Amino acid sequence: MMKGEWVRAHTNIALIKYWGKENEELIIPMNNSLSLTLDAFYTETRVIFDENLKVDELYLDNTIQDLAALEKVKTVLNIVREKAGITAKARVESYNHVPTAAGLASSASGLAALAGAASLAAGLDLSEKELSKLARRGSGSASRSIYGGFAEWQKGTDDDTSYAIPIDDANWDIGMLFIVVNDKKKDVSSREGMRRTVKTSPFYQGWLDTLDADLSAIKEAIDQQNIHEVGAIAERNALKMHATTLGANPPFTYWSPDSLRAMESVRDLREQGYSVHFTMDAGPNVKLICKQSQLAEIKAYLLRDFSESQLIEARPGPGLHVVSEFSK
Ligand code: FM0
Repeated sequence: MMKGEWVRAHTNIALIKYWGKENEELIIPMNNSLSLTLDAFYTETRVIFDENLKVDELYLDNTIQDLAALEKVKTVLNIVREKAGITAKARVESYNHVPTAAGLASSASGLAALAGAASLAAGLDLSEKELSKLARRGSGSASRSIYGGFAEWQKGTDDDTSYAIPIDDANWDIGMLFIVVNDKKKDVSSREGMRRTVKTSPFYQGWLDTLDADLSAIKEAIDQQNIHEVGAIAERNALKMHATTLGANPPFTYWSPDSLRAMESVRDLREQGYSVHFTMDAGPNVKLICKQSQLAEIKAYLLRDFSESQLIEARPGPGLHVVSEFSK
């Protein structure tokens, strides 16, 4: 039996989105993406390789998960077993630390924590680059959660060249505020959503055409610690990504009426003179990009339209690390 240590990875939110795969099996993306890792949401995971197990098992928040949930996990476990030359099945124990149970659990933190935990349990000593590649095979966005602060996933051309690198430690006045939108609609997973969009949306090429410009502009804005520009570029980039879904066949959107309400609030805040922009991912929640020093004020303003439990403050967070004192 090989019992690993607890490893923690924080989630990240993309400011330049990953949307579409060039290679589905290896998870090589169509474009580079850039994200900010956050303190507020993270996953802690431990892996035990045990010859007595008949199948791989995944426990999430103490509840055993079904085969569907195990799929991405098995991809990572199989790569680790191959690298380490072991055959034992694994028991994966994972805890999601999310302030509310509102669909914020993310595959980014989950698969990044697993990459770290499984490689440790197997006795592998992987570099950050190798960990990023391994996490990527589980879920593309997880490649970026190896690092704290801003990270860029460079798409590369094959398994060996597609991984994230750190861009900036984000040790300046930037924060995010989550507006959690409660919505019962059945989701299109990001995996299915991007596949359908690449295949069928006539707007997809337009998305790809302006990405390099967005990426170089946001890197310059990050360099200058220009919160207004970082937010403005991220908002435009997110709106372009979401526009591609409306052109897909069948069409879909991740927006709900409350998402639009949240966007309106952001525009109000801008009229009040705040530098605040939004981004959205494969779900209805809206994430605000603003000065960390103004998080409390902005939250107070939003309490006119949203409840306390819908508003979650986040600050830049750290990269993948071993936790000596497990918090549950
Ligand atoms: O995070 O099919 O990583 O850049 O969140 O597992 O590789 O869950 F808004 C969408 C994340 C996509 C943008 O996709 O997909 C981003 C998104 P996988 P992920």
